[in-house]
Amino acid sequence: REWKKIEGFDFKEIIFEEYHHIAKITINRERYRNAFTPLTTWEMSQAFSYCRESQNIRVVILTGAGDKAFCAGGDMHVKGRGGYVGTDGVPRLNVLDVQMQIRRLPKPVIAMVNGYAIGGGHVLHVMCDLTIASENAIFGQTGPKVGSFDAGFGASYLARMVGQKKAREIWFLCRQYSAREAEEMGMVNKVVPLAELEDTCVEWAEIMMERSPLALRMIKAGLNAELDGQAGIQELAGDATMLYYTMDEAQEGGKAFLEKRKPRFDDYPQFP
Ligand code: 2NE
Repeated sequence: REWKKIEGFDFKEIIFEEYHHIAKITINRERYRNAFTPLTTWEMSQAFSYCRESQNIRVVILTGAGDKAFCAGGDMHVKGRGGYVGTDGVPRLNVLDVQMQIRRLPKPVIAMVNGYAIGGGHVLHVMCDLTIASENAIFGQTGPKVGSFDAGFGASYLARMVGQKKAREIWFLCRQYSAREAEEMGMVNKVVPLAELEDTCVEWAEIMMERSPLALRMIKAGLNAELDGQAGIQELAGDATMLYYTMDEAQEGGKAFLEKRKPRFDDYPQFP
């Protein structure tokens, strides 16, 4: 399979590629088990923005370079006071923005977990719509061991997947779990040999691309809305507005305003 580099970016810490309407974002810091710096997450943010805007991209795969790690969380070398410190000296937790982008992306995102998904890297896989893991993948949290935690999606959304007791175990004990254990807990959709990992992700992406994109978008928004409170309703409501704008009834309102007349909303059907 020939992945083609997506042009227009000068990324240093991620690889951004496309194949048959599938975007692949690869965290490219193999030397550090794909731990992220503020630059990595900034680049990821730009890539996810592109995936949102692009008419060409239908599904996104998120993964890590090499065969040892998906992502080992924040880079401890640059963890300062207040966040991870980039070359501008400003501490940031901008991985939280990436989490939200994955959550709000109106297209499916698959975590292709090819090794360690640890700490903030574990949260990234949790955020993805689907997780497909290789047999060598290892899942876990380290926060309370290394002076960190993610009590946001990384805890509450995790608990929705694995249950409260398991989520507390994962966070309080900071143990590591095999791909099979993660599958049994309900946070992994499928476990495959490493050699079959990418093929399986692409195969799942291709199946999803045969489905109605709008139906998938609405399902994702609905599943989010149940958990995300007003922000979730805003997402679902935004999709409803988008659909309304495609209808003659909504067009009539705008036209009537511009033509300085009363709108004729009665001309349009009202379903029971
Ligand atoms: C991931 C893990 C379990 C892998 O272990 P192993 O034995 O396969 O590799 P090793 O030797 O530990 O790591 C290889 C190299 O990668 C670096 C290591 O320091 C090592 O470098 P050298 O000794 O060869 O120089 N490396 C690995 N992870 C790194 C990291 N996160 N930052 C910087 N360098 C890293 C094992 O490496 C591990 O446990 N890593 C640490 C995982 C961790 O604690 N991550 C941060 C959690 S906090 C977080 O991510 C977070 C949050 O909680 C809330 C908000 C945002 C972020």
